[in-house]
Amino acid sequence: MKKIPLLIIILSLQIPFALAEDGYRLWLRYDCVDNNAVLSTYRKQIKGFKVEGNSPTLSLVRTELEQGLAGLLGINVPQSNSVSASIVVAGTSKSSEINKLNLDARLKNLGREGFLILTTTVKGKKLIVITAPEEIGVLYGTFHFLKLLQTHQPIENLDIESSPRINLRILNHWDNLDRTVERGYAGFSLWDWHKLPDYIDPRYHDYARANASIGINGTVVTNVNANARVLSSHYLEKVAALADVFRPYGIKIYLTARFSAPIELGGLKTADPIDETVQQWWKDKVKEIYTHIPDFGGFLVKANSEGQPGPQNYNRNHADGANMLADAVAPFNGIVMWRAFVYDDKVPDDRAKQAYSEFKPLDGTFRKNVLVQVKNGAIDFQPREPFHPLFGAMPDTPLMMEFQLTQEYTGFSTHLVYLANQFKECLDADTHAKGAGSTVAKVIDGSLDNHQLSGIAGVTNIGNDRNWTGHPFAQSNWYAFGRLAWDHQLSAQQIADEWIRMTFTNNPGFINPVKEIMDKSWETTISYMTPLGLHHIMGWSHHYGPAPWIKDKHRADWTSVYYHQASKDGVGFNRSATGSNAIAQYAEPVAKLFGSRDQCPEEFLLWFHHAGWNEKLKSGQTLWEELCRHYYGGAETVNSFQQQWATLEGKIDKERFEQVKMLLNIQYKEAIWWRNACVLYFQTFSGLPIPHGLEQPENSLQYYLNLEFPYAPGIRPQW
Ligand code: GCW
Repeated sequence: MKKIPLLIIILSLQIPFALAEDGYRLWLRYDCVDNNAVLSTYRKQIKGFKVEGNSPTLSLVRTELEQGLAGLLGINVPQSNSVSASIVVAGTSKSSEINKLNLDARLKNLGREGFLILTTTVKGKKLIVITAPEEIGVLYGTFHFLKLLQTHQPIENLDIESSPRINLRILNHWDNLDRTVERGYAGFSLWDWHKLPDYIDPRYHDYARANASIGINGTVVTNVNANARVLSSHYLEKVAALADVFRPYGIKIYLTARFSAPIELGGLKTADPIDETVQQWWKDKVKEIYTHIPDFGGFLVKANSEGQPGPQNYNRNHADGANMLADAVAPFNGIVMWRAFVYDDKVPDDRAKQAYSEFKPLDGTFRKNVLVQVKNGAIDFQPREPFHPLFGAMPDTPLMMEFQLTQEYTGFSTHLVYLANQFKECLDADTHAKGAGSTVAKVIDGSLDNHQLSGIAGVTNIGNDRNWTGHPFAQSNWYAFGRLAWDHQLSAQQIADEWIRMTFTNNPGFINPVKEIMDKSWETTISYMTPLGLHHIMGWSHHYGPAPWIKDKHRADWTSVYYHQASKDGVGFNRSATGSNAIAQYAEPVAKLFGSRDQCPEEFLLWFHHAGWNEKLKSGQTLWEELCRHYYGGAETVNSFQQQWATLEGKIDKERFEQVKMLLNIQYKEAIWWRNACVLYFQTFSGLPIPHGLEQPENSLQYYLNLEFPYAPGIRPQW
């Protein structure tokens, strides 16, 4: 017998551990079910699988089932040639086996992307059928089925119908062509433009697969602060190569369109949307795009905001700009997502009011293939914002939601912040646009105003870090976004539960405490950063850390003092009728609630009101005391997360356990930093002592003021 050197044996034994849990597999780990009772029932119920068809999408279904079942069941689960007992059959009703089941009546209500998973009996044989009107639904159904196994659900009598409530479920990448990512905290861009189109990084497939597993069906691969060059022929070939990878996963590609591209790329003298040569330039450009990418989705545009060019440069309005592009893509069934994130320091009005003031009058003037994409709140992805007043205010225009998954304002990829609670608070908010129950979710899923076109976007937190998102828990925000885009009625807790099970373990000893941490995490971050409705008091430009003292910049609306308005008499932005009257942009019941100093929910108090330091809040404590209580309480809760996490050692892999532990340590340090800096700063106005029993900050205010972070991530070097 040939002798195998000991070192090789040791190395080969080590390999699985060395590669163990670097987070790359996300929630699609497919490790063998580690509960013997569950495993043995699954093994009895699934003896094989059969995928009907060989198209690119059905081939993905086959691979997914093959790998998923083998992994989860820990045995080879064979493909069957015929339909025998206890197998999983997947395909559309075009397949003869599924056609025989006469499911047409059920399938026809599922829509283009829905699916049906059913336990049925054919000639005495019990089968599990995964089927859908279209192939993409079969893929979605396959992921759903595998999720049942990953989360140890019973599968003996399945009857699951599912269809997305929102049509366009899109990631927005703020990725630049030089691979930097604006507000990206997970490395560089995934898109290796230099090597495309000939080199296809296997990660492109893994990215598309992960998205398909949660129903995301579109991706805007370039930054809204756009570079016209991506529309050049040279780059379009590269974009087409990505589109080819994404297609079988049901994912359409979209690009950001720089409004001045006709000048920069086309050599025209103007980009005026009313100019015929400009219109023609876009038509030709769009035609060229569609020759490269026949199912190109369309454009996302940031115009006349933060220095970006737009129709207003030519005294035209946003509808003129959007409609010109919409006309160019319409013959190809493309769409335009036109952002409502506009504000201007030259406009002498509260920044929170400006988007509504500009867009509301344009309601009904956009082409049918335009969606107006609105951030969840009126300022800018703050830790907490009241819902944007445009929701419910433009019934004749499909409004698309824009959430931010990347943690620009919630601790980058260093803080554990589960954002599903933030998304839910906004989606569930009642606009009262058509009476009680007119939730934001109903506005954006099109049901409130009967729009066929509906969409939701997430500014993604993905980069080329090995684990995709930097913080292992930041993966949950990508996951939760996809799940809520599919079904906004799911609860944040339900989503956390399934995510933890798939990403870590089904051990309740781990799930329960971690679910609790996740559930508290968003509120906790608000407490140590921007409690009681404070907002935009982060570090200048990079937005890292606290800097409520920012003032005297070239734009007032880029300073912190603009937003908190602290003075000797109190703190907060008066947006009530006696102030900027921003509340008047909401439907009456909402305006009344937010506009009343006494009724305004305290989490939005300083968003809408300027309140005195000694005013009493609901707890009976003064505003100053409550503010301190939040800052100190928030930091202490992070400390409790650290302690809870420490008890979980050994329940999951060492790699991710240690990673999260170190990140929680940083989060705690930064929470204390936020607490100290803010309390000391606001104290210079309140003149009041830090309440009894709370420790004094270890450093002076000056110490915090002097901190500088020229290399904080997420900004472009030239800034
Ligand atoms: O949140 C702010 C960011 C900018 C971003 C802008 C936007 C892409 O600080 O970096 O630019 O919003 O949403 O357009």
